[in-house]
Amino acid sequence: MSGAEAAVAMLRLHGVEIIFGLCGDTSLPLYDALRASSLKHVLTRDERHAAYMADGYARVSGRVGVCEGPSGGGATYLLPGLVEANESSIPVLALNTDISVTSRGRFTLTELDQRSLMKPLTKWNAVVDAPADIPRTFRQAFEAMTSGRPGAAHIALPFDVQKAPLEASEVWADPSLGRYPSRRTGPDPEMVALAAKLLRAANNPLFICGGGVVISGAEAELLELAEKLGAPVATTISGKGSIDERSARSVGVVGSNGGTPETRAVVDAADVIVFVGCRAGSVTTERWRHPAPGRARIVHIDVDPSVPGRNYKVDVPLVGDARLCLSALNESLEAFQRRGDLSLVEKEKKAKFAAFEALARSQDVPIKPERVVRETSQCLDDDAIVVADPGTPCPYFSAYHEVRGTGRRYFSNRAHGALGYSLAAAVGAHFGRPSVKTVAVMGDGSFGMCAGELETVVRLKLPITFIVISNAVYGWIKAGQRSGYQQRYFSVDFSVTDHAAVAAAFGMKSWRVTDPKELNKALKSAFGAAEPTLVDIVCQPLHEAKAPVSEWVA
Ligand SMILES: Cc1ncc(C[n+]2csc(CCOP(=O)(O)OP(=O)(O)O)c2C)c(N)n1
Repeated sequence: MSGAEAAVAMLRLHGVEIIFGLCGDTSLPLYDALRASSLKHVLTRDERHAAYMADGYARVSGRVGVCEGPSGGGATYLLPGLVEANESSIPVLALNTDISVTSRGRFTLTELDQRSLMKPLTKWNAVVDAPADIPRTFRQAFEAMTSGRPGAAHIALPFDVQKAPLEASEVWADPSLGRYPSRRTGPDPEMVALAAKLLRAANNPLFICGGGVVISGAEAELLELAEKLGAPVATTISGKGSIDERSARSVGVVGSNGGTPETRAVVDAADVIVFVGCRAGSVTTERWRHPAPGRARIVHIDVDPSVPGRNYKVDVPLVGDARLCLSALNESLEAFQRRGDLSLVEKEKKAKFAAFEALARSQDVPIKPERVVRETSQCLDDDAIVVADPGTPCPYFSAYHEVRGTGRRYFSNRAHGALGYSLAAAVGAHFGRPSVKTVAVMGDGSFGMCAGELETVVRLKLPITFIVISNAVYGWIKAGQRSGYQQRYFSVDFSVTDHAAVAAAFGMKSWRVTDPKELNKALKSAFGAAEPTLVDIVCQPLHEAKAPVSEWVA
């Protein structure tokens, strides 16, 4: 068996079924091995998008996402997707082929120190120097990606290592490491008892859930505990899907992006806050102001022991898998039942959506973002997946597109928020859950960073719908110049593109909508088509809109 064949076999043994990537000279042995295998290969037009596809696939499938690219530029282009996945606790394995071990240090074309490059961006990484190391390296990578806090891994496979033989009997794996979370760890019982005591004594507890609840599959345990405590449940953007947002218990998204003064009021009213699988970072907490430090007592549940206590003085840190921690609390509070008071949540949600509805019904031209969110939500089935890019899509859809059900049905790249993520992530999500409709919503800034990948979508006939919020401006930044720099606008405007015409040139069915009355029909047609579609919507620019972004509201 060759090194390349062993690498492909190790992927199959871990249950990998699909790999996203782009060919190169150093990848020829790998491609020969892939050709002979049952792995599905999705050829992309840019390695950046291959990594985003692997990320989107992993987010909705619960499996490791895998991407590949060649040496040199292939490695540097994979990098943005890898770091996003790693910081978002999503297991993505990137394989880069590399120049031969025997060619190192000789000014060989594409030579690059992949070990050093990928080290700070991944949870685990290696350059394989000898074929015999391949099986062990893959086993370690899968264990690292799926246990503890999930994350990304990188393996470099030199050309000569791919071609050299190794002992086939060494090629074995634990298939349970292909899904996450693997090897769950439970909390310290003493800490569970302390947390339960604090929660029993609370008057107005509140959950703030990050991505960790959905990653852990802890939605049922969360609801059981929230019901026992009579507590409302808020989420971060990544935490959407922790609770059905139609529920009276659901507060919606809190924080500076997608949160509103109404959701902030609920955070400020709590006397005990339980963070679950949430890093309590700058966006969720509006730069550590809501909750105000010292105002509420804090229970912090996280699988990563370095998270609780990083940003807030924590009364009880509960370290372990979210599902196991919440189960342990449910057991500890078995006979407990507080009625709780959800009237504040009801009042604030009503106010938030009343303000939204007034704008969402507007007949104004250019079309208001509120109208886009409302019509999109109404036209989609409950199980649809929505992927949102930064700019207009993320705050608007996070705040006002209610997730109807639990699990991963909505996501955005909240670690780095790089423009141009959603198109490729939606491709990955489609492969992860092909039975449901997947929609990507992007600004025109994002469109400019990913448009080449429309060819992949058309070639593979993927029935995904892309919505472009067209406003000919890097609106998010212009909004910052408006609110913080007395409207001293500088170098943020660009020219109008007919995105529907661009999509049509790729062979994609498309609509360009300028009249709000035509929006519903275009979206329905696009969502109903069994082929790739794009709806280009000429929108009110973000800096003129009433976006749910607290810095600008203030
Ligand atoms: C790769 C990358 N470069 C720069 C930024 C900084 N940035 C954040 S939002 C934004 C503007 C987004 O513009 P657009 O996609 O057109 O959406 P809009 O805000 O106009 O709705 C920029 C440039 C970024 N997030 N990612």
